[in-house]
Formats: sequence, structure tokens, C-alpha cells
Amino acid sequence: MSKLFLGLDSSTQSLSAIVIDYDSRKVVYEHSLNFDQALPHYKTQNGVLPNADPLVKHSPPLMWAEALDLLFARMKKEGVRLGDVRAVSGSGQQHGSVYFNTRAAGALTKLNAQKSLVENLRGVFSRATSPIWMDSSTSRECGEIRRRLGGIRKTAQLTGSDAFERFTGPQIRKFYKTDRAAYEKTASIALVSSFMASLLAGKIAPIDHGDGAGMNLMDIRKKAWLPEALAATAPKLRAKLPPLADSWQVIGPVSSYFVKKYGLNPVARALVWSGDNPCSIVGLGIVREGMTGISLGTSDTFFGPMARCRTDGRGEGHVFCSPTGDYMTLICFKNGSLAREKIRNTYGMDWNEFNQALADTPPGNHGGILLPWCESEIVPRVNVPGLHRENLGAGEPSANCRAVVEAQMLAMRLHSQWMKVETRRIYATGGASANSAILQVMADVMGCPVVRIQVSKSAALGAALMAAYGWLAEEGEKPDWERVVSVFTAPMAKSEIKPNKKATRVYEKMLKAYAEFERATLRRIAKVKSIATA
Ligand code: ADP
Ligand code: XUL
Repeated sequence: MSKLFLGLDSSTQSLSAIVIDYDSRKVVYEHSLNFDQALPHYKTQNGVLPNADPLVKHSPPLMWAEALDLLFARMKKEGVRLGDVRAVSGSGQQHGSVYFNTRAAGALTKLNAQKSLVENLRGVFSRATSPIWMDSSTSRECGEIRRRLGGIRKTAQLTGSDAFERFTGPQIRKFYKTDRAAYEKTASIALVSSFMASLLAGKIAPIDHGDGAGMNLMDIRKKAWLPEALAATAPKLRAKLPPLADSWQVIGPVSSYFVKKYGLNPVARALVWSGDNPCSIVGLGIVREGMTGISLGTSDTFFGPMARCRTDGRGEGHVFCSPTGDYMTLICFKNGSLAREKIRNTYGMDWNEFNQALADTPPGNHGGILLPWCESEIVPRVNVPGLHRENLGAGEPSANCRAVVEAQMLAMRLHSQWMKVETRRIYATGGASANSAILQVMADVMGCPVVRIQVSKSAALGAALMAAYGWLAEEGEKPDWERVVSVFTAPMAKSEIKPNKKATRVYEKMLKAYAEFERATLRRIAKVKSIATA
């Protein structure tokens, strides 16, 4: 029997699956299911529920559960050898939280294969919707938690990050403050990752150290819940949190629901899941310092492994735990793919026309800059959405397309300086990494080559590799991360995109102009806000 491992990725816009054959080192199955298209009855837009408040971004947890049923049904129908799968792990969009009441634990152990997951989960939530990573409605709660923990630097030193609006702790605090009765009825709080793992394992799953670090609740060095942070967040919180665990820990056998319904092997192991960015560290094979990953998904993220924990005193960047046992640094931009899409759509283009626009305009864009804060931004922190242009008119389609991509790459270069890592090679992933014209701007701005690996869904691949690692460890095989990731994550030789030296020199100069325009715009926004609130 071949050794198959299944990796799932419950992301903002989709649920994906990758099956790997470990011995023949092949990806044998890959599939993605887009929430808006496959499950239109949840009425999400890009996986998110519409809300009158632009700062509030929630998604329905039942949609993620229904997607899991649908994906397994498709795998079964397409003849995927689910009976040969030895272990299942997964990756979830980070920070989002799911709220279970006292009925959940019992319902999970008794999942009935005659019913759907949605039917099985009826009545187990104390909150119908889940705040996700795009939510930025908790500035007040961030301030309260940060003050209790001793300021930006101290909060980052303790939890790995300053208090951030999308992080789970501030979200829990807002829930406690605004709906105390529902908070009281909450028996257990899960992340998207641990929620999905709970379905697979048929019991409340632990939260892994990688995703747990994105909550402002975990002691980043001790990898344990931090009592001061819990106290600063909400009362009786400790009792509502599951245990923490290594990202590759086996929870137990998969729930009989998946055995009876879809033919998973009863001895197949269900593992703890992690966040999409920690999983991408594994899925891209960037397990040594100096290797940098950039994901161009719904969010744009810049990340890399870090051997010793060093936090960002200015509070823009994060330190999470890497599934390999090291740490990882990360900065996250909310205005990633959806901002590129928005500019593209404004000028009625498709991706080919967008790429032609990049080809028609020179690096540096004649000094034209566009800050693409279509939604409130995480780095730098901007709570008033808006587009800001310098030396650029809204009536210049091609220059605006170049400007959005250049600004995104310059922002990554500028705001990653605290990491003090010399970027020698970038491993690109996420939906937009399919676009070589965008990656060329990335290589030129960063001044180093950009590569892709065979599999574009690095988070799902990382999850499959974590499943393999956890299974091998349980079998007593002492697996080694470099070996586990090596063959699957070899960069595609032909995919290397080299920086153009002349363009890199243009961007070195432009970085100063960009930084100055960004600072000036932030000052202007702050002034307008203070006049409005005076
Ligand atoms: P997530 O995992 O966060 O849900 P993905 O990594 O699947 O997101 O990326 C989805 C995004 O990829 C889409 O919003 C789309 O804008 C972008 N995308 C897909 N193909 C291209 C392309 N050829 N050029 C630029 N962007 C693309
Ligand atoms: C990372 C972050 C996003 C989400 C969604 O901190 O908020 O990258 O994980 O992908």
C-alpha cells in the first residue's frame, strides 16, 4: 500500500486539497473549491459576508464545514485512493475564530455519517459567524490589551506581536464586551485551523504553536498560554481555550464520519492543523534562515524562518512559531490580490491586459505612486480606506496598474527591514504567483531572483508534508525536516525570474520617495481624523 498523505487548506476564498505519494515523491491529486462559486447560498463575496461596517469582516463557519463535505465527496467521486491515506493535516487562514457552546464536544464525537456536517453541527455554536483576519474593528480592544501588557514593545516581546485588530485576543475581547451572554455560553474557542482539525478528529482539537502565536494570547518563548494576556483579554478565558501543541502532533484516528462516508482508512491519523503562513514555510521548503517566502494570495505576506526569537519593537511585524520548531517572521498586507483585482477591474482589464500595461510602462513609473489602501491596511496601520496618488492621474490605466504592483513590492521591502535578513532568493506562492509579470516587478524591487515550486498551493502542500512528518514520527522514524520537504519543494529550474540590474537601481532610489509619500499620507490621514473627531 502506498503512503499517501492528505493536506487541506481552508483559506479566505477556497478550500483546497493536495494528496502526496511520499515514496514516489509525487503530488497525485490537487483540487480547489471556491466558496463563492461552490456554495453561493452563504452569499459571501470572496469568502466574506457583506457587512454595513467596512471594518467588520466575518465568514460563516458552517460554510467551511460544508466545503469539507463537498471536497471529500468530489475526491471520492474522482477515485482518489482515500483508503491509502495514512494521515491528514491542514492549513487555515490565520487569526479567525470559531465559538463553540457546551454541545459541541459531544456532537463532534458523535458525527453521524447519515447526515451532513452542517446537520451534525446544528446548535453547537455560541456565535453564528467568525471574525476573520480581514477584520479591523477592534482598535479600541487592541489599545486596552496593549496598555495592560505594558505597551507595543512589551506586548510584542511577550506574545510575538503588538496587539493587532485581526488577532484572536482582541477579537475575543470585543465579543466579550459586546455580547457578554453569548461569551458566557462559549465553552470552547477554536481557530479556523483547529475548527477544521476538530471535524476531522471528531473532538475539540488543540491549537498549534504556529497559529497560536497569531492570537496575542501565547507566550512566544514558552509556547504556553500567557496568563497576563488572558487576563487582559476576557474573564474565564483559560477554560475556553484548548491545549497548545506542536504543528505536527497526531490527535488520534480520523473520525468514523469520514471513514463511513468517504472511505478514509480507520487507522488514518488526524493531525493538528496550522496557519497558512506557517504551513507555507514547510510547503515552500524554506526551512533555513536567509530563505524568504512571499505569498500573493488574498493577503500578501513576506515571511521567513528565524532561528532565535527576535521581535519587532516598532510593532509592525510578527513572530510566529514555525512548524519545524524554529521561529518565523512575517509581515502581512491586507491589500494584496483583491487590490490588484480592483485596479484591474477599474480599467476593465483581464490579467493579460494588466500584464500588457506593466510591459507598456517603465520601472519607476516616471515617479507615479499609488497607495492601494482599498481596505483598511495592516502595514502600515491605516483605518481609513482610500487610494492615494502622487505624480499619477486616475485617468492613466497602464500607469495605475504598474503603480499598484510597485507600491505593494516597495512596501514589502520597506517594512521588512526590521527583520534584518539578507534576502538572497524569494520563493513565491499564492494565486498571483502564477503571474510572471508581477514576479518580475518583485525581483526588480527586491534585487534578487524569484523562484516558484511545482505546486502553487504551498500551504496545502505544507500541510500534507506535516501529515507525513507527524505520521513518520509516530512510527518512530525520527524524520528530518530538510529531508521531508526536499524533493517536493525543489524550485522549478525554468521558473527563476532574475532581477534587472537597471530596474533595481531605479527602485533603490524610488524606495525613499515611496517611504516619504507613505509617511506624508499617514500624517494627512491622521490630521483629517483628528479634525473629524474634535
Ligand atoms: P487565498 O488562498 O488567500 O484564498 P489564493 O492564493 O488562492 O488566495 O489567491 C487568490 C487570488 O489570486 C485571487 O484573488 C486572484 O486575484 C489572484 N490571481 C489568480 N490568478 C492570477 C493572475 N494570473 N494574475 C494575478 N493574480 C491572480
Ligand atoms: C497573516 C494573515 C493572513 C491570513 C490569511 O497574519 O493575517 O495572511 O493568514 O491568509
